[in-house]
Amino acid sequence: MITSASLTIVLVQPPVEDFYFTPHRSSALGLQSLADAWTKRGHHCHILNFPLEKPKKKRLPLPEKLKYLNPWLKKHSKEMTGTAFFSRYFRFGPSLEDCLERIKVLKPQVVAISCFAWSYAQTTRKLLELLRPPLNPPFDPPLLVVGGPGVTVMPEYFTSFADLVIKGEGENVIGAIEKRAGRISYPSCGEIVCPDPPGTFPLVWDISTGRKNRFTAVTMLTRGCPKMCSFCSNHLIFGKTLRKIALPEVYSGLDLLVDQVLRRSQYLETKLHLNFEDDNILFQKNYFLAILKYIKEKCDQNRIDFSFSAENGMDYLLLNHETLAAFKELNLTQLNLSLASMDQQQLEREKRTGNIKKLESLLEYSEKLAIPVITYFICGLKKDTPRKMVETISYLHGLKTRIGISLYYPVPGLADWLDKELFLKIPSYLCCGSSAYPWNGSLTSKELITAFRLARTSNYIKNCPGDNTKVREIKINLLKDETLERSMVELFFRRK
Ligand code: B12
Ligand code: SF4
Repeated sequence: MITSASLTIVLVQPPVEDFYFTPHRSSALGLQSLADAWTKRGHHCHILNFPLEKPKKKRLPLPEKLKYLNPWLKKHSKEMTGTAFFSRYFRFGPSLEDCLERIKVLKPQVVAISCFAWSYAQTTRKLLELLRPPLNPPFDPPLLVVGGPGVTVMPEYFTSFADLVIKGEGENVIGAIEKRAGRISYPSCGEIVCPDPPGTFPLVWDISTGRKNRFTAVTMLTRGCPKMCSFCSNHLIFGKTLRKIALPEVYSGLDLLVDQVLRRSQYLETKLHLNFEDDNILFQKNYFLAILKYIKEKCDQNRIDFSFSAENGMDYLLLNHETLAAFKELNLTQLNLSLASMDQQQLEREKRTGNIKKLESLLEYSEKLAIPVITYFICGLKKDTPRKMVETISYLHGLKTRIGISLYYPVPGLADWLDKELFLKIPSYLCCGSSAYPWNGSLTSKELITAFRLARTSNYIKNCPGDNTKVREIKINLLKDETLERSMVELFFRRK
C-alpha cells in the first residue's frame, strides 16, 4: 500500500574501524529487510554496504584510548604469525568523506544509517555529523534516520545527530519516516521511536561470487531468543519470543535465490553455499532440516552443488549424532559450535548450561563424518581466571576441534551493564572484543591477550601435526615474549 509520495531512501552500513573484519559475513541483512519492506510501500531504496566497498581497507592511526594495546601490536616472524594478536588498526571501507559523496550522488530524501554494534557507534555518529546541515549546502538536507543494534542499546547517544532514532526492528517505522520526510525544520532534535516489530518478515539474502562458478549467500530464518545468556543482547533488539519465517515463504524465497544463481552463472557446474546467521536455529531443528532438504533437492534438480554452514554457531546441546549425520548428507562444510564456557558454575552464572561429555561425543562423531569443527568460548567472563582459561584451551586442544576464542565485551543495557552513563564517558570502541579491555577485572589485558594467543597457538600446532621441532620453537618464542603472561604459557605447554 502506498501511503505517500515515493521517497528516495539510501540505506547505509558505515565503514568499520577495527583491527579486523569478516567481509564474507558482512551481509547487512537488516538493511536488506528494511529495503524489502519499504520498497513494497512504493519507495526507491538503495543500499550502500560501505565495509565491502573499495577501497576495502586503509590503515589508521591507533585511537588514543587504545594505546594501552601498544606493547602487543607488533609484527611477528613468519613462524609466529599463526600465533599472533593483531598488529594494525584499519578502516574497512571508504573514508567518511567519500561515503558522503557517494550518498549525495543518489540525491536521497531520507538517509537511513545502521549501527550494527554499539562498539561502532562513534563512526556511525561521525558519518551522521557529516550529513547534518548546514555543513553541506547545496545538498538538500535529507531526513536522517539511525537504527540497528548499536542504536537500540543506547539511543541517547545519537539524538543530537539524527532526526529519528530507532530502537529495535525498523520495518514499521516507515509511517513515521513518511510523515516527517521534507518537513523537518533545523536544528531538529532526534526523536526516539520504538516501532512495533513486524508480524512477519521476509527471507532476504546477500549473494556474492568468489570464484566464477561459486556463489555464497548469507541469510537468516529466525529472530528473537527465549534464552537470556547474560552476555548476549539479542533480547534487547528482537525480544524474547523466537519468530520464524513461514515455510511456504522460505521456499518461494529459495526458489528466487536459485533462479538468481542460474541467471548469473555461465557454467554447467555451479556451486551454491548458504550460510545461515541465525543465533539459535536448532531450537527449530525440524524446520531447519525441512528447509535444507528443500534447497538441496532444488539445487540437485538444477545441477547446482549445494553446501551450507551456520557460522554464527550452533548450540551443541541441541545436536545429536542423527542430526549431524543428516547435516552431513545435506553437505554441511563446517560446524561452528558455541560452548560459552566449560566451567559449570560459570555457566550457571551466565544462565547457560553445558555437558562436556556430549561435546566430546559430538566432536568424535564429526571427525568420523569428516566435518571440521570450530568450538567457541568466551574469555574474560566475571569469574574467569587465567588458570581456568588455559585449562579450557588445553582441554579443547586435546579434542578434534579448532578453537574460537571470543574476548569478552559488554553491551550497554545487559543485566551487568545497566549503568549507561559509564558508556557515555568512554569511547565505544573499547567494547570491541579486539580491544582486550579488562571489563570484568577477572583477567588483565595481558592475560586476555595471552589466552588469545594460546588459542591461536593450539590451532597452529594442530595444523602441523608431528612437527615437534616447530612446536618447540613456538614454545621457546612464546616463553621469551615478555608481553605475555609466562605462567599461562608454561601451564599450556605442561598440559598440552
Ligand atoms: C552477522 C553478524 C555480524 C557480521 C556483520 C553484520 C552485518 N551487519 O553485516 C560480522 C560477522 C562482521 C559481525 C561482527 C561482530 N558483531 Co555481530 N552479529 C551478526 C548477527 C549474528 C546477525 C546480524 C543480522 O544480519 N541480523 C538480522 C537483521 C535482520 O537484523 P539487524 O541487522 O539487527 O536489523 C534489524 C534492526 O536492528 C533494525 N535496524 C538495523 N539497522 C537499521 C537502520 C535503520 C535506519 C533502522 C530504522 C533500523 C535498523 O531493523 C532491522 C530489521 O528489523 C547479530 C545477531 C543477530 N541476531 O542479529 C550479531 C550482532 C549484531 N553482533 C554483535 C557484535 C557486538 C559484533 C562484534 C562487534 C563483536 C566483537 N567481537 O567485537 C563483531 C565485530 C567483529 C569484527 N571486527 O568483524 C552484537 C551487537 C550488540 C550490540 N547491540 O552492540 C549482535 C547483536 C550479537 C549479540 N547477540 O549480541 N556481526
Ligand atoms: S547467546 Fe544465543 S542462546 Fe543465548 S540468549 Fe543469545 S541468542 Fe539466545
